[in-house]
Amino acid sequence: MTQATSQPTTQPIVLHRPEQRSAAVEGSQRWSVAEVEALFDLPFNDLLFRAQTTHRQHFDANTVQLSTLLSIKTGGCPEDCGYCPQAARYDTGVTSQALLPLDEVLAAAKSAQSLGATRFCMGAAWRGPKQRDLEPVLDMVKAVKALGLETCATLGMLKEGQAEQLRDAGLDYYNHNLDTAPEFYGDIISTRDYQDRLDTLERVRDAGMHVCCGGIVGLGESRTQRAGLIAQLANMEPPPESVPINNLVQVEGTPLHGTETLDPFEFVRTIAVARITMPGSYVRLSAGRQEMGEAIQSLCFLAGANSIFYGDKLLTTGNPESEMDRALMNKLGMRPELA
Ligand code: SAM
Ligand code: DTB
Ligand code: SF4
Repeated sequence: MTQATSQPTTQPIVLHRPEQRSAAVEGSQRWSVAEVEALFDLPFNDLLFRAQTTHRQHFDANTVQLSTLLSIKTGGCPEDCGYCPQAARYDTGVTSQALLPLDEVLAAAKSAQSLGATRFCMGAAWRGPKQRDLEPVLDMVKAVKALGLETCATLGMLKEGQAEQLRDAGLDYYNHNLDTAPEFYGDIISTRDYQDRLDTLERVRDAGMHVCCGGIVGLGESRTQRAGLIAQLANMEPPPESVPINNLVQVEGTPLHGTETLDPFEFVRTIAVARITMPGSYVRLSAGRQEMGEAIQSLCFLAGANSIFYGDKLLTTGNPESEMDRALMNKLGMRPELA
């Protein structure tokens, strides 16, 4: 007799490797902002049902991809992103740290792997890497890749030729977020524009790497602007393979500290809308999980999130302990995606 149980499902399942999936789902449509906003406006249960149905057509609904972040160069950034504790111009208490040595990065990658992460994402607080910055990062990419981990980096804007160097070193994914809707972008960041972001994303795609591109909500944007961000992402050709959705982590000293917090259900809706509009992409429940609690995170999984940042730190702010995440996955009968 089959027993209803809250125990984790233990039987192995066949998992597809990301390369075998295509984010460019056949017949994928172009989304107008109004169409995306109409999804946001659905009754919550209808939206979640639709998102979960879409999710099950493309993914195993009970597996979650685990990526671990490491800040390889922290703080002192010349950019003015209004949400970011690493911008030099804001007094946030973040201690700057020059580029880490290779052995420290490798040790962190091994530890992440031993805890079950399959992707290791290296983040640097740069506007973009200079050639002398990039060279040691290439060594890090090679060494992390040699462990059998997928590699990801987020280093800011790339100049011509840099994406190819990263690809040749073995970089699988490059993370570069559009962050918000084009018309709201200038309210948040003034030191670069939307087109700069799109140019880097094009370089990454042209070099043949996977694109990791998402955004942040809770910046004070309107629902229409959240829909505008999702429409931008979904209309990329192809859409990003990985779509991190961050909820603003408010850090004292940043201009956005004190912004009215987003209703958690609106965050869940954002995940659901990302899932429906980008059915073949991994949607990552990203920054803000620590503040969210288990129930809202579970709703995000129901809404189609299938990836998380795993490990007790994001770049400079906290993230749930890995034991907490494993306990939550067990409670929900979810399994980490295998390498
Ligand atoms: N400097 C590079 C850049 O801006 O592309 C890479 C690192 S940057 C910290 C990566 C992303 O982290 C940003 O695009 C933003 O989406 C997210 N982020 C930064 N600060 C955040 C915060 N306080 N809360 C949520 N997400 C944040
Ligand atoms: C992404 O979209 N979120 C991550 C990763 N890409 C690099 C970063 C979140 C940063 C949260 C604030 C901090 O820890 O400094
Ligand atoms: Fe610098 Fe990136 Fe932070 Fe912007 S988000 S201030 S570019 S580290």
